[in-house]
Amino acid sequence: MTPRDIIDKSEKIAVISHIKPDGDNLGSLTAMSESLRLYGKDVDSIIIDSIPSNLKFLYGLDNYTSDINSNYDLLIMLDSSDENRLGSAKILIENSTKVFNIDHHISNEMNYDYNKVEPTRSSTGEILYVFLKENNLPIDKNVAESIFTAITSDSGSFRYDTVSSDTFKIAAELLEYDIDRDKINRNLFSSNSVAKVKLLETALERLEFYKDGKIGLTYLLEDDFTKFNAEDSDSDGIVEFIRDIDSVEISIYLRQVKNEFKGSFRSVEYNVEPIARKLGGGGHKRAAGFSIKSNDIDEVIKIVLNEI
Ligand SMILES: [Mn+2]
Repeated sequence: MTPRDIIDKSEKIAVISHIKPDGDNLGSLTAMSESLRLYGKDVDSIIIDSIPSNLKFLYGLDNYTSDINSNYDLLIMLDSSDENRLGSAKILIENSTKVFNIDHHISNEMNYDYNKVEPTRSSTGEILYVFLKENNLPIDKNVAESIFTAITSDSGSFRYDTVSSDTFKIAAELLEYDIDRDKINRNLFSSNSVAKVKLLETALERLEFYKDGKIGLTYLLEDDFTKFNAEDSDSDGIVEFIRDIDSVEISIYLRQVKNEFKGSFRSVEYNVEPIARKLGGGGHKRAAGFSIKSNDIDEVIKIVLNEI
């Protein structure tokens, strides 16, 4: 059966986000959901975590559910490298007849009824565009804007090396839908909250360099988020900001969450994916993450630097 056959046979479909959803995840989710709705399907868009304020503009995001107690004929996972990315919504995998796995994470080894995992693609949004075309599913202006948002946010505005001629061809095709790029760019890049700026200020005060400035590391504690009334997504961008310092080859951002520290790596060229994997995480060559159970920031810094 082709994925299109499975979709045709499915009455109730769920499209699910991962925890800590980003632009690629929510752009892909809204695009897939809307395309299937245009096709006439009954679709639940399931979001299990808070939506970053700069992504709330995405079409259809005012119409989602956090309910994970239904059964579905088809569950579509997007941009999720493993089952744990679904958090408590993992149960939906068991409660769905068929499961699709569409993603671009190299560490994705899941094997369901349909798998489209292409690590050479810039984003899940890019893969999704090809998927919709291959399966003759509808694309309108709203779908195109969601996909463009997904690609733009996961490709660093078409800068990362997973960006191929295909990425630009797809972007060019998306422009044919008369998408509002100004709206997308304003929301993605020019809508910083004061809380976000305060977190960045705090992170920069704590920034330390190692190995002749080649490694830049900083952290935020739970108290910082409370103090500035900030959401988790308000710390998005800190690790890239540090990576973009001229001497830095690898940036590290550590974020205290309850009894652990969640870490993010970004690199200019160095492959950080194996380091993240050794620390129990994973990701991409130049963007990877992990978490370490500890409340002692000095200990965590030591572990991470040692692994590098
Ligand atoms: Mn992605």
